[in-house]
Amino acid sequence: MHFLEQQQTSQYYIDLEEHYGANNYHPLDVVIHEAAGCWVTDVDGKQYLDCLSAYSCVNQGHAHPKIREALIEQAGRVTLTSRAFRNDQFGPYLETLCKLTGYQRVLPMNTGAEAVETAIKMVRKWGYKVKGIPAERAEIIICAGNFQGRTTTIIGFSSEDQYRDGFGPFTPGFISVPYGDAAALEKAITPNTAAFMLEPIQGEGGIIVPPAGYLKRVADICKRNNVLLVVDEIQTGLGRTGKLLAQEYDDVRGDVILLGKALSGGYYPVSAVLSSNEIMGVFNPGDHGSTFGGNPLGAAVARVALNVLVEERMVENAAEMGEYFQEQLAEINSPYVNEVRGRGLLIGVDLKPEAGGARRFCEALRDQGVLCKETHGHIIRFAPPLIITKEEIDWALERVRPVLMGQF
Ligand code: IF1
Repeated sequence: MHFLEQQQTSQYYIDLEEHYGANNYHPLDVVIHEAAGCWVTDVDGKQYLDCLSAYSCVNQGHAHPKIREALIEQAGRVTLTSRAFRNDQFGPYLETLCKLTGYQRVLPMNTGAEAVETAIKMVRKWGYKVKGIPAERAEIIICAGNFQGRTTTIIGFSSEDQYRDGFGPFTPGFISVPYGDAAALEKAITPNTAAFMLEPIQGEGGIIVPPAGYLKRVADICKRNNVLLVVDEIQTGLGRTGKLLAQEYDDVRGDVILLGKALSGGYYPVSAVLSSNEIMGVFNPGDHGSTFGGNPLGAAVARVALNVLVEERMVENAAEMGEYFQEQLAEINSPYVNEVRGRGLLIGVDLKPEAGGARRFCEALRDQGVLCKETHGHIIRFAPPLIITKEEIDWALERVRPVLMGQF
């Protein structure tokens, strides 16, 4: 009998992680054994409402049966062919993704960071081959407060010291402007600017919602200056904010958009760069690639993950439940809460300094059966699966209210 089948205590698993794992996270001490929908169960059988959704990867809910079925069925046929050959899952997935989003072309990758890196290469190449930027001079403008992945190039343009400390030297060619400030973007553009890349709402930056119309203003500035607009929807996309893509709030269509996380419903690393024939046309065979990018298992899973998002009206539910959740949170007259902000089911509760940091509130919420994660020290992020019901939100609120009032 495999040793793991003998159910151990939480501490047993925590000790193993602490002994053998790199110390690169500080997780809450909840050891999850299984999950379904919005709920996870720890090794002691205690249930929790998941208000993080694995950083917006399980928008469709944990262990969605239809996505699981697609995974299991495809796993029984073929899981990986490499792009040296073709397979019967890749094309139908591309078609589903393009028809759903209205983009013409997809370059498939695996992680969000790989999608970001792919976009950087694509817009640089477009800058040289199409815009005529002198060799090696392409500039990409990004926003202070961004979080777009952990590669050395991506953290090189982070404004967060901890993400950069000890990892230099960094990739040149990135210019940082304040998030939300369209005038600052206009001033930063030079003849060598290839693209402007941003998140429609800054996730790890603290659920920062830009001023109304900001995305529209920067889209217009980019168009006027022949600068590509890259919208990172890896966390905000696929219904999280109450729209299929958060860019829709400003009626904007980025020249390039990035998807990841919930693209596979949390079953498999699947990310994608979407754009037009012209921009994607800068890539020729052999220019760029990935061993697992576009594999049949990920493609089969992602196609169903997209279909259930639409068929089960998860985007509409996120809009409705998000409005309710945010409204109820804002009505809690807590002496510790500075602001409740966000869109759809991407909600941040920003705490005042006297609260003593968000971590202890997240630990108290865990004890009450609600799983959240702090970000930037003083913000509690609430991002449950998009299938959450009003009853489940009310269940959470009964436990969140006393905690936010400091009753723990
Ligand atoms: C961690 C949160 C952070 C992302 C956006 C690209 C990526 C991410 C907008 C890279 C990844 C993850 C990474 C994870 C924590 C989580 C996260 F906001 F989602 F909570 F950090 F900001 N663009 N976000 O949010 O995608 O390569 O990870 O697949 O690194 O701690 P990835």
